[in-house]
Amino acid sequence: MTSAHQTSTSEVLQMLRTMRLIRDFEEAAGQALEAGHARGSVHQYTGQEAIATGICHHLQPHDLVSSYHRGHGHAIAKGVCVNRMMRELLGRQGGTSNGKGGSMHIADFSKGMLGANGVVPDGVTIAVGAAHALKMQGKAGVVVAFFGDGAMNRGPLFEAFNWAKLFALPVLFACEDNGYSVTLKTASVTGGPSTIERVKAFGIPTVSVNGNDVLAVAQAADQLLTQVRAGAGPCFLHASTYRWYGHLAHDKGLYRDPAEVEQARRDDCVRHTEHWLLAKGLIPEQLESLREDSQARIQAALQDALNAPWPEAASAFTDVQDLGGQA
Ligand SMILES: Cc1ncc(C[n+]2csc(CCOP(=O)(O)OP(=O)(O)O)c2C)c(N)n1
Ligand SMILES: [Mg+2]
Repeated sequence: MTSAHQTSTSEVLQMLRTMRLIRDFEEAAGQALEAGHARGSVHQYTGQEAIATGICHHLQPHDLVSSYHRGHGHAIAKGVCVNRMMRELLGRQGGTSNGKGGSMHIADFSKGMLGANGVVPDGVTIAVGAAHALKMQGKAGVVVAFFGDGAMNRGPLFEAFNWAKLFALPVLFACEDNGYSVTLKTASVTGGPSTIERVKAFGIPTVSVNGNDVLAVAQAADQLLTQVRAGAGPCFLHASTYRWYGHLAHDKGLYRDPAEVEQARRDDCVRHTEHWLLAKGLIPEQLESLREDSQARIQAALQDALNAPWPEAASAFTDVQDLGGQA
């Protein structure tokens, strides 16, 4: 790992706590889907935890984030309650959208989480709209738009870059490059120069970072968010990483070389962070207790969700846009 210039040991410990919570949530979410408890689909963020964690470490409560289909990690890193998230996955009352959204629509405006999004790359256009609203209202704050490398081949993303640059909006574009778009290697469907060259063409400052190194991500995010907060307009963070599991929880990922997956699992952001902390003098028992706390919290969230009531039938048409003529 790169050395932490300004990042203190207690900050890194805090980031490890967040990464562990995300990892444990994703394990439980995958199992809940297998068991038929979770409805819809679940796209696990396992392996990519350092990106959401390192970036959100430098966000304030009033800052905003938008996400995509792989959105649990961003919600957790922005402070959304894991109990409410688990209830949402299981379609129960008390979920972030009272059980109507499921995994791909977790949103909590009270925490600045504008929502996961199943349409590639619509979370990004929403983020740019939110950034424009902040600017028009003269409000402080920045918006981080998280998206995958696959989004780099969708037209609306470039409209979002153009709009954000034109109006010098306070937005950080965070591209989580795990190399895959569903079953395809993204490189195999990408023409022209690299992702970074495309972004540079808009005059947007870019930084590339090892997305499995939480300190490197946090430092790059700190640098770019400082520029964005100063009114310099949008910036772009490109973080290389890998998703450990298939595209979604039922996908066994058989299109990938097992050696490639093994190699990526060895390059584990959680383990790297634990080693860093041990080198700084933490004792293994402290890490073990952190692991146990995290697992207990997630198991309690799962149990709470399993015990939670289903939404009332009478609420079927509340909080939904298309009222089917019943408004
Ligand atoms: C407009 C649109 N087209 C196609 C899809 C189907 N789809 C779901 S995820 C995905 C690729 C996502 O790849 P990436 O953005 O790299 O995210 P990752 O799954 O790798 O995290 C596609 C094409 C979609 N959701 N939206
Ligand atoms: Mg991808």
